[in-house]
Amino acid sequence: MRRVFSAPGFLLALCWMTAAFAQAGAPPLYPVPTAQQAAWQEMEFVVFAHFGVNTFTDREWGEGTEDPAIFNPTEFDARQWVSAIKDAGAKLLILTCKHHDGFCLWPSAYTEHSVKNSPWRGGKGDVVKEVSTACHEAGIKFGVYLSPWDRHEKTYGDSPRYNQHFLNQLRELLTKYGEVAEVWFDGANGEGPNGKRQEYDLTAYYSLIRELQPNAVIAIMGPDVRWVGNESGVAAETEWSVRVVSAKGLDDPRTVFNKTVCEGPVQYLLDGNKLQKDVSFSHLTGDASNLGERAPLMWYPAETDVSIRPGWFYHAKEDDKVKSLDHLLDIYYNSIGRNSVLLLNIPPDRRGLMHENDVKRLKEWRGAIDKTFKTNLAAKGEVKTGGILSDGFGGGKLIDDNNATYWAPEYGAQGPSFEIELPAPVRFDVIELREPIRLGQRVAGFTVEAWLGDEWKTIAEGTTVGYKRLMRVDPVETAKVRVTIGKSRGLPLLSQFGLYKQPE
Ligand code: FUL
Repeated sequence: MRRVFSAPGFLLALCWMTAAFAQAGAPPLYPVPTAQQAAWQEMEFVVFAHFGVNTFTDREWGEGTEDPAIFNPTEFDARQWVSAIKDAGAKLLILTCKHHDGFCLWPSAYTEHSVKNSPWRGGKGDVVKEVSTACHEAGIKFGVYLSPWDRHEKTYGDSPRYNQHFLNQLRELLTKYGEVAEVWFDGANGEGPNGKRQEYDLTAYYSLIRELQPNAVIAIMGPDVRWVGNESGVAAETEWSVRVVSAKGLDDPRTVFNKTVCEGPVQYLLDGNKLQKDVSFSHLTGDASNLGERAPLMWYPAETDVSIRPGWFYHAKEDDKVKSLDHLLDIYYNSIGRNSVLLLNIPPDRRGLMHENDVKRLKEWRGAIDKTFKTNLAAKGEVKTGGILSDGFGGGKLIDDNNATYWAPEYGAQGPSFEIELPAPVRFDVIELREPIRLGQRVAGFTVEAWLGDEWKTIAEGTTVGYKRLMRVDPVETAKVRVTIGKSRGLPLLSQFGLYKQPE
């Protein structure tokens, strides 16, 4: 008989296979984000610019009857906007190309209600062009807000005709202004002049976007990114990007166009933000075959939209109502620090500039964040863990400042934990945890303890981590910190752990 492998050869092959598997790390736990959703999440901070006829009428919602002649910014400078937001760390700018009043900031061929009938730049101006160009020049991504609700357009409410009109405008925006990274559809839907409710053809809208800008995420009334649920800048304490799809939701275009829908191996049923079912850790192996519960799941992460001022549009009377530094820092910790992308609105004023009060506050805000996160006080520590999945996934990955590498405990570990021992006590008041979300979102409960005096004391507890979890605590001084993952979907993985001190 011809032997394919000698015994040593067989062992060698086995070792090679084991090593190859070890290098591959933990298998993904579905659903996982699409490449576009993951890249979107990694931006962390993006900016909204509400600008249009409302800027000149001092309103929040225009009626659609505004005279285009009122749109006449005196010192319009898109580069000033982009430079201000870039300095503040933003990665993308979303412009209200058309708000509910129907006034188009670009010379659309499909309506007279646009900048082409304004005195600005002698009727030859194009805000969308100037803003998208300034973004692309500066390496900032560009996004479009196109309100489906249009209070000017006569065909609104005449569903098929308006849908065609909307698609025509969408096509203009998606073909004339270079790369578009996010399309933002507001859910507002009023009645048309004929008293009829407009039925949006979401399937046609999404198909056109996928065809023309396949790398764009479609947000809010869209399949890729969901609204956080409020406009005050606060994500939920328990913020899952993994969502359960209800039976009714399965036919919704938002689900149909979400590319991540799968029958997930779940240990917990995630319903809204509630964990509905708990199981013992003997099931937490990450292996779908031994799990009883299954439910359709999809990756649908939250975006937190909030304005730096009370209104979305600029109003001179709000110049002294720009949110305080403390308020904006709360927003940072409650959005980016809770597994959400922050979409902060900075409304340009009647000059066509971001107002100096807003720019100044943004600068202070970024300064405070940079100061806090400059030094990871945990980075000098030694990380001790129990058994690990395999070589290359040890505790050192938690403090290597690389979000692509991660710590993975061994399968079946009961409440896996790691301990950081520092060469000398450090004083901190911010704790950071991160998951490698491209492999799924897993952590459902964790505890952070500090060695104080001669015992472990709990200093923070939480549920979800997701892309990034930040927790502010009363200042703690210690040389030993321990983190325990008490609950998770499948094998918990963590890519980063940080301890930071906010400036006094
Ligand atoms: C809302 C709109 O009605 C507001 O005017 C604003 O654009 C906000 C971001 O979304 O639904």
